[in-house]
This record gives sequence, C-alpha cells and structure tokens, in this order.
Amino acid sequence: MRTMLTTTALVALASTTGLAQAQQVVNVYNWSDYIAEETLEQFTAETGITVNYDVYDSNDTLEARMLGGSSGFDVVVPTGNYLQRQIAAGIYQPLNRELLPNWSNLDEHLMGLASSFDEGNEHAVVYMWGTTGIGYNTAAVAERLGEDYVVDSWSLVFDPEIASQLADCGIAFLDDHTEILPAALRYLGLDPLSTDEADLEQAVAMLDTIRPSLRYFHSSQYISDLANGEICVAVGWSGDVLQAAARAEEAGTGVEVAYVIPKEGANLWFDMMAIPADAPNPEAAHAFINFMMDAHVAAANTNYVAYPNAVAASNEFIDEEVLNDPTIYPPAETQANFWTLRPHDSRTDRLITRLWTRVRTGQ
Ligand code: N2P
Repeated sequence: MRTMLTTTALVALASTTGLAQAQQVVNVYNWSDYIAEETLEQFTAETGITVNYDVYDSNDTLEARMLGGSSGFDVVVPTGNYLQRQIAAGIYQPLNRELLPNWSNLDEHLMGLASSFDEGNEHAVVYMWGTTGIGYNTAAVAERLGEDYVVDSWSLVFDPEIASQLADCGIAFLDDHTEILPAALRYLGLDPLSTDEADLEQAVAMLDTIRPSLRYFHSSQYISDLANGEICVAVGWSGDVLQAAARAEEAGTGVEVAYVIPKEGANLWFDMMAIPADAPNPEAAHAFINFMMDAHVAAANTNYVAYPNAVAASNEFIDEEVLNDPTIYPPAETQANFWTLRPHDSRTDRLITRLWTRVRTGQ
C-alpha cells in the first residue's frame, strides 16, 4: 500500500513535469483516524515532498517495527510512556529546532508536561493528547439499564451484573493492556499504575468475570461499529468516540453516541511526533513536523479528529463546539482524577504480557 501510493505519486509527477530527479519522500507512520482529510495533500502542495503514509492502532505494533531496526520511517507518533523508554533505547534523533520555526506556536504548559517523557523536549513534539473512557449508544444503554441510569462510572463495563445486561448489544474493549489494566485497577480502588503482581491478578480476576459479556478486543474497529449501531459500548479513546458520534450524526441513522470520562478517573496520554535515528530523510521529517505545528494545519486536524493539539496558536481556528466540549478539553476538576502512564521494566512487561493473554483468551 505504501509503495503503491508513492509510485503513483511519482508517476503522476514525472508525467506532468518530466522531472528526472528523484522526488523527496517522507515516510510517516501514525495512528489510524488521526489526521484531517486534506492535510497530506496540502503538505505536498506546499513543500513538494510526497508523503508515504501508513497507520497503526497500537504502540506495541509501532514498537515492534521500530525495534526490528531499519523501519524506514521518518516520522512516528508513539505515546509518552512508550516514547520515554524508546528514547532511552537510543532509537530517536534529537530534533533540530532550526528546522522547526513553528516551535514558537507550541503551548508551553503542555510541552512542559510532555517533558516528563522527553527531558527538555529534545526528541519529540506533542501531536495530540486525550483521555481513555467510555463511548456508548445512548438509546441502547437506556433501553437496557433504564432511562434514569446515569453513565458516569467504570462500573458500566467492569461490574459483571451491568455488563451482562449490555452484552447483547455489544461491548468492545481496546486491545491494549496499558489502557484496560490501569482502569480495572482504579475501579477496584487500587493504584492504576501498580505493577504489584497481586494487584494485577486481582484486576485480571475481575476481568475474567466480565469476559463472557464482551464482543471483542480491538483498537480501531469500534469507531465505525459504534457509529452504525453494531456495538453499544466501547472502552476507547476520546476523539475516536467523538468521531463515531459525528459519523452517526452525519449518516442520519438516528444512532446517538456519547463519550464519558468515568468519575473514578481516566488515563491522560500524549502522542508525540519523533524522528527515528535511522530515518532515511530527516530533513523531510522536520519539514513534516513543522507543517503539523502550523496554526491552521493543527486546527484543521483537531477539528477533524476531535483531539486537542499542542499548538496554542491554533486555538483561534478551532471550532467553538470543539473548544467548549468538556469531554475534549476536560475541566480542572475532571483532570484531578487522571493518571499518566510510565514505562514498565522488563519483568513487569513479561508479567503483563502473560496476564493480558489471559484477559483476551481466558487462558
Ligand atoms: C487515534 C488514537 C490515538 C490515541 N485514532 C492513542 N493514544
């Protein structure tokens, strides 16, 4: 797919301009459903650089490609906790701020928060940030739990009595241990960041009781499934659920999707753009990152994906309804319950990999 896009673009360019020299290409590997429709075309129109764009829906997928060596990527977008240990592994190059004149557009407070993953913001720029909560079909849930039922807690998906009442309309979970296990720990009143085996066993034992009520584990399928009513509940990422809500509204099928940040708290995460140490075209990578930090470009992306960016200068171009949505920009009292993930050591990694297999398969 990636090769095809590039080849097509090159052929088109060669035939219209007759250019013999090789066209510059930037190889971008980003999360799925994470960019406005026009952004890549605009970048190419402005810079002449062709974008070879591929997507993933899991940090583990990205990390496996990166640690395999010679990924061929120029720009990747890991989440903070993964970025932190990948920087320690030496797989990113320092950014050259001289090639990033739009750096002055950034939100200093957010970049300060992100420096806890990347000291001095030397290797990465925040692309988007958000929360992990619950998306649901308002009518389907009300039909099963009653009109007066207030969806505001992780109990919707972690209480086996409640989950079993929703099983027939479809509950989906992110296929992501870094999201589900901490939320399960917090629901049980434990530290969401706990790496204690007994705590994690307790979370898994609870998840064992709700597994029969789950339809699937997947980290991107839930957007369209929520939008078209194939499922009624998803533990998912804020903007993805809101994109599902927007798609449902546009389709006019009468499906209404809402997103809630559970009152017990939620994961606050930062996805950050970085350049692999062995990037084939670091100059084009800087041009791409700089373009994404343009006020208009960042605003268009946020308006489309419903995630906040880190470009303070973009705020004046962001739609009012996005800026004023407390599920996109959570107020301070909601933020008080957030947690932020940190990298695990390899012992914990192995433990969690084993436990997560049990959660997914029951074995
Ligand atoms: C984009 C999901 C990105 C959120 N579809 C994960 N950090």
